[in-house]
Amino acid sequence: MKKNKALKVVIVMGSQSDYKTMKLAEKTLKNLGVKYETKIISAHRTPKRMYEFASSAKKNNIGAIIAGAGGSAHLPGMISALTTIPVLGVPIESKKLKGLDSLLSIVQMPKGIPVGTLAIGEDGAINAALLAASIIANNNLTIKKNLERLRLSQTKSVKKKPQ
Ligand code: RP5
Repeated sequence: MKKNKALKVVIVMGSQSDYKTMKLAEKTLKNLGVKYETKIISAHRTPKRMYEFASSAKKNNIGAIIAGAGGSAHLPGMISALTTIPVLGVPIESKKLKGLDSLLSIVQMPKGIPVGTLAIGEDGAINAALLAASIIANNNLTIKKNLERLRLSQTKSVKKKPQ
């Protein structure tokens, strides 16, 4: 890993069809000023691409990986098996089982290879980005301040009474 270079987040997803959910992770990182890249990588359709990405992640200045996948969603776990960079899994809301299949596939990692699992769908994509930004913020004061500002504006936006 190169020193003195801001760490970036990489968002990966198993399919183009996941992008409508995962673009919310992009939007959230962009609003926080976090550097990111987005890629389609499938554990089963492009296994070599997955291996090359995960095994070279550390030398490419990646501070956190967000992996969205649906159905039998093994992408986050497979990436985590190949790197010690934190991997955040987003269960995509699948057509057949509404994302319960994705959630259980991602969350039930056997001990030894961790994946931080977020909520199913759009909330999960947004929270994965917020969590990735928090990881980057450990060594980046600007991102830390941006996160604190976001929390404050969120708190201020909650009205005391319903209208
Ligand atoms: C998974 O299969 C992807 O993450 C996606 O959620 C799901 C369906 O993919 P498509 O058939 O829409 O390409 O690998």
